[in-house]
Amino acid sequence: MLETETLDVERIRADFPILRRKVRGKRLVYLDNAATTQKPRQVIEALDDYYSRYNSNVHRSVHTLGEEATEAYEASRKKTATFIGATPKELVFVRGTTEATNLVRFAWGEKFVKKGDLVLTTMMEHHSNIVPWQLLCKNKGATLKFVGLNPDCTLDLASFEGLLKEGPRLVAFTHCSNVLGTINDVSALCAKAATAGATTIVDGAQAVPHMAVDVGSLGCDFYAFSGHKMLGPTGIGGLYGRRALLEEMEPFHGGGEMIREVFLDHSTWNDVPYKFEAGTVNIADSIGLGAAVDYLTALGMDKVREHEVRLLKYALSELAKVKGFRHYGPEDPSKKGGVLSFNMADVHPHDLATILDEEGIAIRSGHHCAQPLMRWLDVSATSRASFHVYNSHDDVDALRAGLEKAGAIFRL
Ligand code: C6P
Repeated sequence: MLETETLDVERIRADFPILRRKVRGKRLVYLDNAATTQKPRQVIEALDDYYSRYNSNVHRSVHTLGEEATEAYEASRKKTATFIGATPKELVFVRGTTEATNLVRFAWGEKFVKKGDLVLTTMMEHHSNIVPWQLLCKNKGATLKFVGLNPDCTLDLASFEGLLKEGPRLVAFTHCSNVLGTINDVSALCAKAATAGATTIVDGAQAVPHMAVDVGSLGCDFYAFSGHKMLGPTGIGGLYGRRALLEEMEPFHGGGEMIREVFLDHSTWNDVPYKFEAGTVNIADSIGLGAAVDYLTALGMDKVREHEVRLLKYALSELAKVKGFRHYGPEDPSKKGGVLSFNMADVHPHDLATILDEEGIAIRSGHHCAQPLMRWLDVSATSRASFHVYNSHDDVDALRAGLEKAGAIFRL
């Protein structure tokens, strides 16, 4: 382990089979972690173990396989809930952050948002924390307003407080921006929103994978995250909801398991969180998520965060030396999650990403599902490098070399 490293990156890399492959004959430098992370063998083995040894439906059958599957599914819920400071009854398994916000839109919003109400979100959101509220407001005759940003890419608190005075019913904002990396002060924002009488939903898609999260001390009402961005499988994620709120809400989907009793003219609902988990759930991937949680817990989330801050600091100083490099987001790495959005002069981000791919380097280019933010930044797209536990200073050096090569091609 290098002195400059908080995590033993070499040992971690050995757990990720995909990192052994070559892309276009070069070492894979995977810097697209904000889109999805790679999976350690522990997660892959947990999936294999489930399908090979105890594949069965949960909460239904009394046979051995059924009981083992149910036990593993609920054990994973318990681990995942503990990981974010919640209790198992407060954690609904969903497909990911997008399904979580849509669940709140339907199961909470359709019941509690009324004509003339105000819903707030911000200019730095992913579409999954904008579009559900547009749909809800349209359906209900409510109004959606956006909290503005400061020139340094932080949330404009004066704008936030001004809008709170209008008495919003719901305030939706991200913990960490997938484009800017800006980390919002969730507990302060939630406390202010609660004083104004608003319900809060926090998008934790880019926070839970990268830093210690405790929903209790954050004080939010809902908190959403995706398993595939935290070393877990795709198709699984979580929605934390305050117990009393979950109890009051209507179901999301109707079907098996979410009911207590079904009559011809009405039905009654199962306890939370099962009321929100209709039909056969995503058993394998929930178990895989539990393995990812074990993996991150063993590393320690404070160390994960420290590792990423160090990488960011190094990357910001190294990439600033590249001709034409322009970074979007807070400059202080301690105020930023592990994402780094940038442009190089007027080179189109897709061209840049294609050139980097020739070098085995994977970054994302485009609008990152944040078109209102792109307009605010006055760009059509950016390139984005994003880190996780297996990235090293060598990856940053490879990115810098790749950008310099691109710069030479475009004669910058
Ligand atoms: N952002 C990115 O490349 P899903 O797709 O439901 O797992 O997550 C949606 C989502 C919600 N909020 C934030 C802040 C996100 O970053 C994402 C996913 C990916 O930035 C894919 S667009």
